[in-house]
Amino acid sequence: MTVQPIISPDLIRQRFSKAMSDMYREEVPLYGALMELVEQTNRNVLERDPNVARQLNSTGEIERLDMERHGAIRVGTAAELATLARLFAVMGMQPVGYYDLTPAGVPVHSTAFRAVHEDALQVSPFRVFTSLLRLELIEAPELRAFAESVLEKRSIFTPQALRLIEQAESAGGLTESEAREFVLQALETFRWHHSATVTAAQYQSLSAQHRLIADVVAFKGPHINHLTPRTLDIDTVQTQMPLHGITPKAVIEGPPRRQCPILLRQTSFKALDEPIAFTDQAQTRGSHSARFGEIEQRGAALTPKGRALYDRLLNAARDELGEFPNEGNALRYDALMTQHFGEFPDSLEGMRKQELAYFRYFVTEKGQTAGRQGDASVEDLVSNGYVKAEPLVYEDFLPVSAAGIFQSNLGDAAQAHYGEHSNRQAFEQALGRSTIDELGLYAETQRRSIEECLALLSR
Ligand code: OOG
Ligand code: NI
Repeated sequence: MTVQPIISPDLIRQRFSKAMSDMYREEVPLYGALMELVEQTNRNVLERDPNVARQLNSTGEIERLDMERHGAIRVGTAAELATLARLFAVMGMQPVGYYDLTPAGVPVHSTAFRAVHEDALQVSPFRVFTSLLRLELIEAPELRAFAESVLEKRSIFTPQALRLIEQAESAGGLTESEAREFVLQALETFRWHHSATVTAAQYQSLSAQHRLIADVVAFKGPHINHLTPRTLDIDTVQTQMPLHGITPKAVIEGPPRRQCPILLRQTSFKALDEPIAFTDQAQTRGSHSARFGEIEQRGAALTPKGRALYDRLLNAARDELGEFPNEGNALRYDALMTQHFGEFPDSLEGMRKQELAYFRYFVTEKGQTAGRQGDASVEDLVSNGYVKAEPLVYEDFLPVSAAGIFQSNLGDAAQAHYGEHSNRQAFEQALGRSTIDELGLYAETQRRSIEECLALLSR
């Protein structure tokens, strides 16, 4: 008997991301329209701006741009979250970061499953923002018990997917044919279902408590609720969306437009109501809206110092605005953001010198020709042009932005106030492991790149 070799989890993730995109494009045609708009915009930026093209070429990001996307799902129980963590692990995805959305009135806490090493991210940067419903925040005890009993009964994974997860765990990975089957089986967990698992009246009472609760509890599984391509110019996409019959949310979340993009800027559009059959209805008569579209522009990952500055300026602008950004105050919000962020250095060297962002260091052609430079430090090598620094792309999410995205899709009626505090410990207990600190990952990538440069050029 010949033993089949184990294939790389990164390749499984790359294939899964593509399969997910194909499925979503078929289910939500507007996603296809958005992808085309983003592709066209990216092509224009690369033609018009040789600097952006040069930078993306030298970091290798150009190769992952077209396949770059993130999705989002919401689950209802600890067991579901823990099994998802195992499913994502088969694809080399680990839980990075902890996001508490309750201060924004959304009864969930979340993490992002993604690859953690720069080489793995290069093969596929696919990420999934994954939220766990906090059932303990449902006030009415009968409704909470009802929600729990409904969730208890469902199984969001196919038996074959569960078997392949176990196989991957015991054999240390999957073979080619197992991986192919795994992608098909795993996809089923994220598929949309046109029928609910509750009656129309039960759906109404869940929804009256919070629309998000109905979205998680009333269905067979955690349907993917959006898939987000990465654009190089979010402002252009935002203004072009209406020309393609897509209405974007009022403001772009995240930092304002800058010469040197930082962190993450995001905008989304509301999905249409979709027909749903409840268990007491023979035909589809009800409706539910959950699925939406989103685009994002990614910039430099910030150090703790840079992030503290970002948070301070964002809070200052929002405090001065005095209310949630909305259609009526969007222009004022943009102006306040630009004004406050004037304080954030907008050049790569400025951000590097002040240690506001993480960078990746590369030996230049000049450095390769010059060869070893004795005990030169990285700074010496940079100033001689033997080494260059490129910003490290932000791979994660932002809690205030995520709250804005949730809100714009749930409607204002979904604002709630929760007294409960953030509970990372409970989240990690449900997950069955701790979440990884994203800042540590960026610092490691930066450190590795410096070491590689020094190994080539020093002594
Ligand atoms: C997730 C919303 C957050 C993002 O990109 O910040 C999000 C959800 O609606 O489930 O997708
Ligand atoms: Ni998103």
